[in-house]
Amino acid sequence: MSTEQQNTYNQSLETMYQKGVKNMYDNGIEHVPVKYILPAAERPNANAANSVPEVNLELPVIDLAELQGPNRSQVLESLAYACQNFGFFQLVNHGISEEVTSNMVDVGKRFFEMPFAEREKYMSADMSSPVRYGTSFNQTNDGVFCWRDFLKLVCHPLPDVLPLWPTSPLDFRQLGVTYAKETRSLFMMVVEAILESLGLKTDTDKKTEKYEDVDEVVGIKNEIENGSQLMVVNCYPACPQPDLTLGMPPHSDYGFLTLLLQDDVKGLQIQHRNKWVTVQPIPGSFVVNVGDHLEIFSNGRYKSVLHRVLVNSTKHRISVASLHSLPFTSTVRPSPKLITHTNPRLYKDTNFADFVAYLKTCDSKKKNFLESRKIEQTQ
Ligand SMILES: O=C(O)CCC(=O)C(=O)O
Repeated sequence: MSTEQQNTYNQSLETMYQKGVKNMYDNGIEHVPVKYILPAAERPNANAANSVPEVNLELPVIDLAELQGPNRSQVLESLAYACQNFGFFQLVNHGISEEVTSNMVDVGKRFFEMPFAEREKYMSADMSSPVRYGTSFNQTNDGVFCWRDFLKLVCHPLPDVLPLWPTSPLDFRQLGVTYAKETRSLFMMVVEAILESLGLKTDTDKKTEKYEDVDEVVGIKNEIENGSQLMVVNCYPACPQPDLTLGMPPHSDYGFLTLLLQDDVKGLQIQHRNKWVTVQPIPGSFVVNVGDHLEIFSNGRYKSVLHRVLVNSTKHRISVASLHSLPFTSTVRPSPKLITHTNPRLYKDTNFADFVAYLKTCDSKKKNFLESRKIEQTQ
């Protein structure tokens, strides 16, 4: 092949990769292209001793209905335990109906089943675009691509962004809006419990008790209420050689909390005691995880844990992540109540601009953003 032919060929491959993995799958791809092959040490089965069979993982289960009853204090203890030791828990009896969750997964699936020409309308290289269809983790910077396509939707404030959301499938907006509103309310309920589990009382009537933290707590709650919500519909098509690649590389989530809805195909793994363990889907539940903001706010008490996604050779997988963060203009810092002589401040102030600047330079998010916010301890 002449150099010119080689360049044209490379260009056409690059165009194909930018269109995403669902498009490659639909065109009958039989081997994972080199662009998706991870170095041996980063593949799913690298260091097999560091991954344990799925059955070994018992992610704590939090029953939200119990939180409203006489067992609230025990549930708060379990919540604190989960956030400290796993950074993750499964949420059941959360009050969002099966109809709303299954409709969301279904309409997400139907979005990715539409012809590429229809999905392509939402492609954008602009990271701040309110609606963005794309592939891999960060397709502008990723050296090795991962086996995922996604649709990202800014959800707040809804009236501003809704006119930009996809118009097809025809019921996408209606089902997506219901889902976004219900997950936002659920998020607020979980946050309330999390603040209480950190020893920060949240009831507004505590004001009358001259509760000393109340201003701080009301402040953080207001910020959280006005915070951003981003919904990401992830599509992981079946992959001909799943051992060579990942659906998503190890990363932690930037925001305060993530509520993840997954279909019945497993794939999510979290890092626990230096091993990768698989989260078994519990039908109808949410997987909830601590994000970087909450780790910083809790001054390191609650952990924003690395997670990744495996793909498999036979089944497509759909997940819908609802990522909740403080407003883009807020500064995130440890709660003064959680800084003590024995537990000094562990993190620098941080904001969204720091994160965007970081994203522009990194190959994949990994844990480094949070690491970069840590204050070096002198002893
Ligand atoms: O698909 C999953 O199970 C995880 C998705 C995820 O980690 C994310 O959207 O950040």
